[in-house]
Amino acid sequence: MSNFFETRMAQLKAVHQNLITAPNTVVAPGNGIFERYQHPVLTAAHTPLFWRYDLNPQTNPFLMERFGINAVFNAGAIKWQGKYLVAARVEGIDRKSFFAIAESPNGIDQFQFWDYPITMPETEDPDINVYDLRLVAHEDGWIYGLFCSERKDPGVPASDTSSAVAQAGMARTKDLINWERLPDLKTPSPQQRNVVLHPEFVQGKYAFYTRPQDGFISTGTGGGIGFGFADSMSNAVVDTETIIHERQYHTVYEVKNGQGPAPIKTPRGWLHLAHGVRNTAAGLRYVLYLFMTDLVDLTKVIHQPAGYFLAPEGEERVGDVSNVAFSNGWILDDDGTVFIYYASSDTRLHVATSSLERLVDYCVNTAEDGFRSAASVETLKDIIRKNKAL
Ligand code: M1P
Repeated sequence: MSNFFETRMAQLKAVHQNLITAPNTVVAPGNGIFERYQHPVLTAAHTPLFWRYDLNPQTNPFLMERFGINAVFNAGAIKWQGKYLVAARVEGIDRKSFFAIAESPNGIDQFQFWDYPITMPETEDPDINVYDLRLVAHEDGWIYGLFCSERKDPGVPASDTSSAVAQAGMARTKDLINWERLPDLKTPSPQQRNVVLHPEFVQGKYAFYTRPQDGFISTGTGGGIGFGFADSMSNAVVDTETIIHERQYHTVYEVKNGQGPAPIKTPRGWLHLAHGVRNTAAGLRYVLYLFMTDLVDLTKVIHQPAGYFLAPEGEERVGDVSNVAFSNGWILDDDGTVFIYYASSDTRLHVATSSLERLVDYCVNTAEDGFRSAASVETLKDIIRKNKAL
């Protein structure tokens, strides 16, 4: 082995080892609702060296990358056999995304990828790109993975090489290694993204959160977070989508929104994490927000604090698609801690922590949006008056 190869190998190993073992610390004092952490939990640089490099000095004497990774972001999450697992969207430098599981002993740092990415079986109409896996441990005993399956739009002229169709791809597993692909979800909408399975049967049926959309980027006449039922998962058809959370003028979810991970059941209602998108002169801005739905009528929003819960901050604001916070995974731990895995700017994955008690308190006791500046001023004056009277 040449000196050059050995030296370079030692450098790469040292930098990678430092990165994947570095402790993550809370950024204090935070806002009381959740804690942010100093470092992302996963980036492209966290992926194993044996993915990116041919480590054989005979075939790769310059020790150059043979399979570049561009980004690691939007991850599903689950606690599995005592470990905190994220199923990240890994995007190669060829722009193709795939899913790979990384595990951590504590949910906040030391995430290490499993040796192999997920081999996701295809349907008879192969996906061109897959992304944003939602992991749902359903009460039927399966772990489902719902994701966006993207294919070229067959209805456009050959000269149009960018129009695409998004649908809800679905698969299930018992061990997170071997996956059974199911047919894509059928709904009345021409396209779907951000589809999530509700973790319990509702009236004996499977229940889905959907995001109907006319186009690939624009929701058009669709949009909002929909809800509907299907009789089975092996040929899932949602005939009717009821919009449970609509887009609304001059809010953080004015242009579009979408369910994040599957909701968490609390004694006060189902707790939902979603993303909202608004337009700005600098392009779209994606933020996260929370709301709660009724335990009996799952289409009824019972609490929704005004505005965003988490927005991209500092370096989070910059990346391949800047000004984006996106989440499709969270873990409720046995002690009530909630680990929220959110990605920034379609580039890297972070964690924020809170507790179920705090998140419910935030939803129940934070003022709702009054949808006008004057209403916001009244909310603020009320807080000031009460504090002055203390
Ligand atoms: O680029 C921001 C996000 O855009 C899409 O989300 P939505 O369908 O709500 O616009 C997704 O492609 C998501 O992966 C991405 O992070």
